[in-house]
Amino acid sequence: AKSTRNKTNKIETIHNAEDFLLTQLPIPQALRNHLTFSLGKSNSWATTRDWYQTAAFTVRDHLMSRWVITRDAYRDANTKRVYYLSLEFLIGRMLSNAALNLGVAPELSEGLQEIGQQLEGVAEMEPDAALGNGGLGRLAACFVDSMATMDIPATGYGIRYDYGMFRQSIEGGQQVENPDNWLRYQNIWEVQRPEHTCEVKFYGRVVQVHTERGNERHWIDTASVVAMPYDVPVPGYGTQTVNNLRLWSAKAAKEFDLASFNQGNYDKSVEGRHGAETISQVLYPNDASESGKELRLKQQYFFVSASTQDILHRFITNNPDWETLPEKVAIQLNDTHPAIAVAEMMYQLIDHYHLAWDKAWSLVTKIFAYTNHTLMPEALETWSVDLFSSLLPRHLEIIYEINHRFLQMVNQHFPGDSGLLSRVSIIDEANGRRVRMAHLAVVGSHTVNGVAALHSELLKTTLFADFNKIYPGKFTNVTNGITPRRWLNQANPLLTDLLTKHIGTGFQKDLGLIKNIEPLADNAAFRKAFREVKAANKQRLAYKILQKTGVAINPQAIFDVQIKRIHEYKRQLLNVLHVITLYNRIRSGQAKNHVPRVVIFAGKAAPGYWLAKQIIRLINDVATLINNDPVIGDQLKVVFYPNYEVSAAEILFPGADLSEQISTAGTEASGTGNMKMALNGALTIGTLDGANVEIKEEVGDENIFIFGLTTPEVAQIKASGYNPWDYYNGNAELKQVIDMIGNGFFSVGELNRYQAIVDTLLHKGDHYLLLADYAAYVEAQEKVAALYQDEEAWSRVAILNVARMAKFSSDRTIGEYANRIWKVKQFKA
Ligand code: 4GP
Repeated sequence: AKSTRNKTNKIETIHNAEDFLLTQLPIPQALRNHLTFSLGKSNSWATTRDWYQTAAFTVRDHLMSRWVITRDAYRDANTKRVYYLSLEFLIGRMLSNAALNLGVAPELSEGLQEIGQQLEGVAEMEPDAALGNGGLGRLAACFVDSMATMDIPATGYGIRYDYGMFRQSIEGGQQVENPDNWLRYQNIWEVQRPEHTCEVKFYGRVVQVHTERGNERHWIDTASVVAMPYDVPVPGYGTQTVNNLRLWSAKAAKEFDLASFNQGNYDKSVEGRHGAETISQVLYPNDASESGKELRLKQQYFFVSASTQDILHRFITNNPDWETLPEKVAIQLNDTHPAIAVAEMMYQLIDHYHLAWDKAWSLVTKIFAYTNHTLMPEALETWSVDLFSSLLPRHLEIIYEINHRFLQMVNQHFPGDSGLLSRVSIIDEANGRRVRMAHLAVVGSHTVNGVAALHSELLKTTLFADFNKIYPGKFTNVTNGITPRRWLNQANPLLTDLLTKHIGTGFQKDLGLIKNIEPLADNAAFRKAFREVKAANKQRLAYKILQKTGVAINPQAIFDVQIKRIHEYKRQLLNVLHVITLYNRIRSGQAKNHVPRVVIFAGKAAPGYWLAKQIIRLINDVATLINNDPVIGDQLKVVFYPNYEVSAAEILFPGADLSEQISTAGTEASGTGNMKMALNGALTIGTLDGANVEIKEEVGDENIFIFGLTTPEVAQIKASGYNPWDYYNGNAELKQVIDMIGNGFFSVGELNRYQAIVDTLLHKGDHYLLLADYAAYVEAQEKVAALYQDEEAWSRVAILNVARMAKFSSDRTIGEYANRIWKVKQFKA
C-alpha cells in the first residue's frame, strides 16, 4: 500500500496524487529546506549553481509523487503501452519546462525572488541535455512531452551518453569541437534503477544444440556488457501524468580483473571496463549521415537489446501468454538506428522464450512501426555482413532467415523478377555484402511513415517504391509537430502573456484554440502590442548576440534567421550568396527597397563534413568583412551564433522576423524549425519542400514567401542536363558574387581558401541547384524587404502565421500516431 506519515507521525494511506501533493511544502520553504538538507549550505554562501540545484530538487519533489502514481496506475490497469526507441533525445534544459508543465512556475519564480534570485538566471546554470544531433532528436523530445501531456502510456528508450552533442566554438572563423561534459555536476533529473539492470551480449559464435525441445541454435562464448538504466521523469502539461524516459548506460560486467590487479598489472585490470563503458560514452555527431563504425552498431544493439528485454520482461510478468503481446506493446522505431530491434525481438522470443518462428514473426510484425526521417542516400544505414557476423552472429542468422522468407513471398507475388528481388533484399549483394537496415525495418514493421506529406509521397515513389508495390497500404504520412509548451510558452513568455490576455490559457494544451487570435490581426492596438513583444524578444536576442560574438546589432533591422544543422542540401550557401549580393548592391548604391538587415546563422557541422565546415568559415569571413565595412554600417550585419543548442534556440526563434527554409525541393523531410519560427511570429521565406508545403496551405499563399523550383521541376531539370554555368554566365550579379568568393575577396591572406566551394557550384555540377534558384530567391527577398517597410502589413501577416499554426502542435502528431499506428488509448492515472 502507498503510505506516508502525517504530522503526528501516524502512517496514513495515500489514495491519489492530490493526497501526495498535500504532503509537500510550500515552495519557498522547500527551497530553504533543500539548500540545507540536500546541499548542506546556508544562504550566505550559496552560489547560483546551488540555487539551481535547490530549485531543481524542489520541482523534482512535485514530479516524484505523480511519477510513482502514473507508473503504478499503468501497471495496475495493464494498459497498452508505446515504446519509443530512439538513439537521440535532444531535450535541452529541464527546470523551467518541468516547472511549467507541473504548474508551479509562478510560485517557483516568486520563491526564488524572495531569496534574491531570478528564475531565468538560475535556470541558465543547467547544462542542456544534448543527447541528439538535430531534428530527429528534438522531435523525440517534443514527442515525449506530447505523449505525457495527452496521457498516452508511453516510455522512451535511449542511451545515457556521458558526452552529448559536441560544444561548438568558433576560432579564427572556424568550427572547433569541444566535449560536452554535461554530467560533470550531479544530474538531478535522473534516478538510477539498478534493479532493472540487463545483460547485453556481443561476439561469440552459434552452435547447434539438441535439447528436449528439439534442435536449437545457441549463441555462446559471448562477451557481456551490463546495461544500467537511468530513469528521467517526463511531466505532461496540465495533467497528473508523468511518463518515463529510460536511458541506458554501459557498465563493465566485471568491475576489474582482480588477478591482473594483484599481479600489479593495473592497466590490464581495467581494460575490459573501458572497452565496455565506451559504448555509451559519446553521441555520434552525425546528422542525416552515417559513419558506419563498429562502435555505432554496438551502441544500437546495446540499447535495443536492453530495451527489448525490459519490454518483454514487463509484459510477461503481467500477462499470461504471448498471444496478447500486440494488444499491450507498440514499438516505434525512430529512424533505422534501432532497426536491429526486429531481429532482437525474434532472438528473444525464439531463443529465450522458445516461441516457434511463425508465431514469433506474426507477433513482431504486429508490434513494430518505423519512421523515416530523411531521403539522403548517405543516411541509409548499412552494415557489412563481416562486421555483423563477428559482433552479432546469431542476429545475422535471424536476418538471413527473415530475408529468405521475405524474398520467397516476393517471388510468389512477382515471379521471375530477379531485379526486384535484389533491389528489395535485406542483404545488398552488390557492394561487398551489406545488411540494409531500412529494409529490415520495412519488412519487420506493420506501418512505415514519413514526416511530412511531400516526404511521405516521395518515400512511396522513390526510396521505397518497390516496397510500396509489395506492401500496398504499409506506407503513410504523419506530419511532424512541435510542443507549444517549450516553443511558445517557455521560449516566448511575452507572446504567451499577450495571447492569454485575449484568448485565455487553453491554447497551451489545445493549440487549436490559437486560431481565436486571427480576428485580432485586423486590430491596430493588438498589432502594436504584438510588435512590442517582438521588439522585446529581438532586444533579448541582440543582447545575447553581443555577449556571444561581440557584434552589436540594431534591433530595428529585420532579423533574418537560418538556424539548423549545416548541410549542403539546406543551402546556407544560397543565403550567403544573397548576403553578398546585398553587400554589393549597398556598396554600389543599387539596393532597391533596402531595409537594414541582420542575417543570423547558427548550426553545427558534422566534424567529418569538411565542406560544411568550410561553409561555416565562409559565413564568418563574410561577416567579418561586412560588419567592419564603414560604408555598410547598420545596413547589413552578419552573425554566426556559436554552439546552436536547444537553450539557444529558445532565444533565437522568438527573436526572428524572417525564417529561412530554403532547402532544395525534395530534400528536407519536414523541418521543425520552420514551425517553431512561424509559431513565434516570423514570416517564412522558403521553397516548396518538407513541411513548408503544409505551412503554406495553413497560412495561405499571400502570407508566406515561396520561391524556387518545385520537386518535379528539380527532377526534370536534372534529367534534362542541368548546367550551372548557364546561370553563372547569364546573371552578372551572381557571377560577381561567386567570383568574389573564388578570388579570395573574403579571405585575403589565403586567396584560394574557398576554391572547393566554387568548385561544387560550378565544376562539380551544383548538386543542390543553388544557381538555378538564386534569381528567384533574390527576388523573393526583395518582396520581404518591401513588406517589412510597412510595419502594419508585416505584423498583420505575422499574427496570421501565429494564428494558423494549430496543425503543427506535436499533440496533433501524437494523436495521429496513437490512433492510426499504435492503437493506444489515453489513460489517466
Ligand atoms: C531530420 C530531417 O532532416 C528533418 O527534415 C525532420 O524535420 C527531422 O528529421 C524530424 O523528422 N533528420 C535527421 C536525421 O535529423 O538525422 O536524419
